[in-house]
Amino acid sequence: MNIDFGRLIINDSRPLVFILSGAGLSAESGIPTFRGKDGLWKNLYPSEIASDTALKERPEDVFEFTTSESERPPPVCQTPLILQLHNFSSRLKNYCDVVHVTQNVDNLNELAGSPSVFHLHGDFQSSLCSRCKNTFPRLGLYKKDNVCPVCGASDYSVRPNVVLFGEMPYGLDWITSYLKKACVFMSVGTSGAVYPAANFVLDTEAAIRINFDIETGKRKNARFTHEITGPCSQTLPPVLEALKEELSSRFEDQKNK
Ligand code: BJW
Repeated sequence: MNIDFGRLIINDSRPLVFILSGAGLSAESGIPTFRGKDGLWKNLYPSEIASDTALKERPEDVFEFTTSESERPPPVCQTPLILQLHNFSSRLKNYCDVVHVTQNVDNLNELAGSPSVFHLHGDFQSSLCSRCKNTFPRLGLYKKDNVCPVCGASDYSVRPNVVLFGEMPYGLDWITSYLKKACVFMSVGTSGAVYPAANFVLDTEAAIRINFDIETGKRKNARFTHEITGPCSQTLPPVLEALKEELSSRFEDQKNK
């Protein structure tokens, strides 16, 4: 794949690649996206139900909704795409850091043996106590009477550790600094419909977007220097290869100076 890396500027002795992934990365493993035509939310107004206000006002509805999401069928396979990202990071490790932040709330990364992926919007494998704010492993289904193992709260206090609309995503205290340091930002399989993640692209000069179909209109973001269309099983491997070639040749040039 031929990519013009003209805007990829390396100012640092150890460059950083920042990858932001979304539901499209898990889609080919059988996990539905949120907003796609067969997506989980195709008939819903999620910001009305998956929100902090709904959790306060009608927790039973939010519990029913999130339980149906967390109980959806297991993925059809462990995704080789996640392994590709993991291998990419290992192959560059002598001269470059790779940070992968996912918006996904599934555990495909962990199943594929890539535990260092950071979950911006939390995950369904862990629980959060609304009262004491501690997080701990999830036991079974989310029910009204589950008891927090730290403070003993119940009555819908033990909830999935997923970030709802109106709540603060995780990691925002360090993410901006890493985005500014990154020589390239890569967005993989996300619609760009949710903030602040949709604005992460603003902080990095070179930015690649990989998506099944690049939406036109309000979700098209002129800040991307490359837009690559197609299922990520076909598009991600050649992009990673091209990026690896570029970074390794720049590393060699630097060494020979
Ligand atoms: C493929 C493919 C294949 C398919 N190959 N591609 C402006 C600034 C700041 C905030 C806001 C703002 N405007 C509004 C807000 C508030 C709000 C927001 O964004 N609202 C929108 C409705 C506009 N955001 C929040 O409330 C966030 N918190 C917050 O802002 O805190 C305050 C704050 C202020 C200022 C600065 C910083 C902070 C919290 C957002 C929480 C999102 N949580 C969810 C739900 C999890 C729980 C649950 O599951 O029930 O997280 S929403 C849902 O969407 C989930 C996802 O992580 C997230 C993103 O979805 P994603 O991954 O992009 O999926 P899809 O389905 O949308 O797209 C998939 C894409 O894949 C598609 O494009 C396909 O084409 C593609 N695809 N197959 C490649 N094979």
